Amino acid sequence: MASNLSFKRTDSIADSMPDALRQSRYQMKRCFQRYVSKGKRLLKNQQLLEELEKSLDDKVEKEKLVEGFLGYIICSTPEAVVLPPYVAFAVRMNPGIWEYVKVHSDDLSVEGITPSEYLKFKETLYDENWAKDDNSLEVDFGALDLSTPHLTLPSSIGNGLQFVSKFMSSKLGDKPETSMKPLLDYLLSLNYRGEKLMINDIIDTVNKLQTALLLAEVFVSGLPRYTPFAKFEQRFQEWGLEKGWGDTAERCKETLNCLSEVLQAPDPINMEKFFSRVPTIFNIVVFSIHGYFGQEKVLGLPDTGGQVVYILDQVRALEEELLQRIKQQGLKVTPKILVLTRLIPDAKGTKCNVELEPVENTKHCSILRVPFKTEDGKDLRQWVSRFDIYPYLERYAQDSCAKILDILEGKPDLIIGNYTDGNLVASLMSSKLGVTQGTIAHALEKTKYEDSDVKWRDLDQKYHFSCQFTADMIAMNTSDFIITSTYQEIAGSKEKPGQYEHHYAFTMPGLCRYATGINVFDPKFNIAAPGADQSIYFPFTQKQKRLTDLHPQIEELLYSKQDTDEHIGYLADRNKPIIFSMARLDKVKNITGLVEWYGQNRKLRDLVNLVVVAGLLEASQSKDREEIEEINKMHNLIDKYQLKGQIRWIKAQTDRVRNGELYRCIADTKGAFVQPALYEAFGLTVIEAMNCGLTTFATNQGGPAEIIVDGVSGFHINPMNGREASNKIADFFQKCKEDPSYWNKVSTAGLQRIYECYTWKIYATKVLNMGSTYTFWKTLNKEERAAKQRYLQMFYNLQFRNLAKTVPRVFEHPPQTPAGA
Ligand code: UDP
Ligand code: LCN
Repeated sequence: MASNLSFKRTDSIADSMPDALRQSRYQMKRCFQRYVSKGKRLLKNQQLLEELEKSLDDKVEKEKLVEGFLGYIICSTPEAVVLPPYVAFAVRMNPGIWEYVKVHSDDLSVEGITPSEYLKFKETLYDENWAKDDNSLEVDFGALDLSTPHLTLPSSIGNGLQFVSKFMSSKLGDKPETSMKPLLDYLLSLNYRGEKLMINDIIDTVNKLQTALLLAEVFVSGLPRYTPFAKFEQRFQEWGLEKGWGDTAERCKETLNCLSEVLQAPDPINMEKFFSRVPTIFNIVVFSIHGYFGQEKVLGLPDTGGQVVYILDQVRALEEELLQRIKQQGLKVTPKILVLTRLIPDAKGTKCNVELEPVENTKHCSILRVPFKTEDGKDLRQWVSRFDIYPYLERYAQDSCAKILDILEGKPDLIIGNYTDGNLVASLMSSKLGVTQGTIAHALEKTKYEDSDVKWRDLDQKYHFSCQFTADMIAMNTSDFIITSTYQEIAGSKEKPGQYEHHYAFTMPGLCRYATGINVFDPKFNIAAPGADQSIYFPFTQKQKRLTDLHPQIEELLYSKQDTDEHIGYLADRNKPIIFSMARLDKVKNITGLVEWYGQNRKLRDLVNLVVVAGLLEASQSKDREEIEEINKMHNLIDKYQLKGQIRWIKAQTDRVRNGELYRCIADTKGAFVQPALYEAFGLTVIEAMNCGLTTFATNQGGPAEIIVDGVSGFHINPMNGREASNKIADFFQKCKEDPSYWNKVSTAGLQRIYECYTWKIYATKVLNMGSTYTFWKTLNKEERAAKQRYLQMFYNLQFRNLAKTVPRVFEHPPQTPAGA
């Protein structure tokens, strides 16, 4: 691409495009004639480029144009709407930065248009009357963020916390005595169950606070470093200082000094440090409602995958971090973390019918299950797909709120939602209780299905996207902060918009136009990548920790010759390394793709064996339409490419501990993990494998592209190009054959990458810092937030509630079988 073009952010396309069009007027007129020749339509980037190329005969001219500014604009246009004589472009020059222009195909005049105007253009293709109606429902959440500062650099997206600390520093530093007042008020409001923390009412001015800090700092400086807080608690109280500064003289001194620095001249580093120490968060509620949420026998059940793993690991990590912080704050508080999910009476052999269940390896975390209610107030017995869950959520929010207040004996300090349903309920509850809210998506459904917004009517009966996208919009806008696993989740890459970015300006014709849905430059966005449980996923080289008693089982799983209920196929030559994959047997996971690539690549088949853990082995055992198709496909591929002797297909495995050892046993063969998904939001298996020291090849579509540095800590593969992907894997194993140290080099670099960026410790530190900082941040522009809250409440009431009513409830009372049937 024309990377040498110096296009500045300040240059608008509407300003610079006319000149460029003028310079290639003849060719561009031909090109635009092609664009409009087929009448109204939506053109995607690929088609735009193809039409451009077709309209140019001369090779040199073509190259010049495609490489030039116009080529650059068209390359940067994910889609354009053709409404002859106009073509409206949605141009994305950089992650998060969009500009909309319309070009007249005859005279090539260019006019900048607003997102709303662009969306109306687009709607005309699907529902002309609605597009033309001046009173169609248009929502502009951005219009309510008048004083919220926004980031401006695409490279800063996802660093909300740092930006907020910078902004608070400049805002509070204005005129300390008055601008620091909100901080003073905030400190005065801190308490645990009514008991004051940090300061008490004696300190009612910033001046008094500064004096108290000075006196206390001088005092603790004179004490031995490890003097416990209890020894000088009384002195502190005389100055108006309460518990929470630290457990020892030294820790108190650091915290006092940090706040003194902030009050004297606020700077982001001290600001961040101070908020990481303020005792704000003790009780946390995490919502993960749909699916079977449990600690055993659930992985692989419908709607139950990485989200469950993520949350169980997350709460363990948060507990550990909370306990450490509470100790360092010198407090004797017992934290509590509740994971709220639904109680499913028909639990299918899982514990999903148990109301309260402690989370293993924690002291203070529990799963609390609250049932959905039928219309006549009974507990709904059966599992409900995440797509059909909407009619149950409002009642669920009320019921779970009552239970939570009861168990926690008060409000939580932080509510975190997961996925659309969890985030909507978290929003309802956080608004009601006035508690800080964090949002996690795992995956946003809108981006998984192309044009699912404009084509919502076609998909609504099956997926109820009208409810889902409305709920997503409410949650993203209500939430105080949003936690993502990667940058790409927010703002994609240079080439491709991110999942959240897809919600910036979009429309669902006939339902609602989002002139601004969510802006990725909002400082609420933060990247905090998950880790993998390192007590389960540790390197294969840690010989003394290896679970050797599991080896006979794993040996059977991998190498026994007979087909069983659990596996089919066998490995005739066990001296070869194994390439391994493990995922739900969904289309998007593309396990069948991997089997096909392997089947077609002779060289790869000569070099390695293939083992996959995925789904069920017989179509008759599955109830899931997609899984049934994939099972049949697997059998066909094994036959077609005569893979028996080289492939082992093992059914879904639910024992995480054994799975950890399985990854390591694959590493013992000097094999590799391959994650071939057509799209993967994050990809926990990728970091599990890397944690075990297993060299990893993973899809370049989504999160894994960011986890792995291609060619260094593992490899990217393009799932759209199987031949290229399988050759890349084969080349690696060929190279390892010639130079066995190469495998170790990649394995070590993979581990290094994990330790630097993907651990739960890093995650928990970041998330608790967010909880504490955003709790203060949201007090700084209370009036504006309250106004937005009212707008959101109205939207929920008038829009979401009605949509939820259109979703059929599941058979709440399964029909009786007629006699004699
Ligand atoms: N998993 C498992 N058994 C299986 C398939 C998957 O235990 O048969 C686990 C896997 O180890 C990982 C999670 O389920 O912890 C899947 O998470 P990932 O992010 O890879 O994908 P998701 O299923 O969430 O889309
Ligand atoms: C959902 C997904 O699809 C995966 O990509 C993630 O790794 C998982 O959730 C955990 O966030």
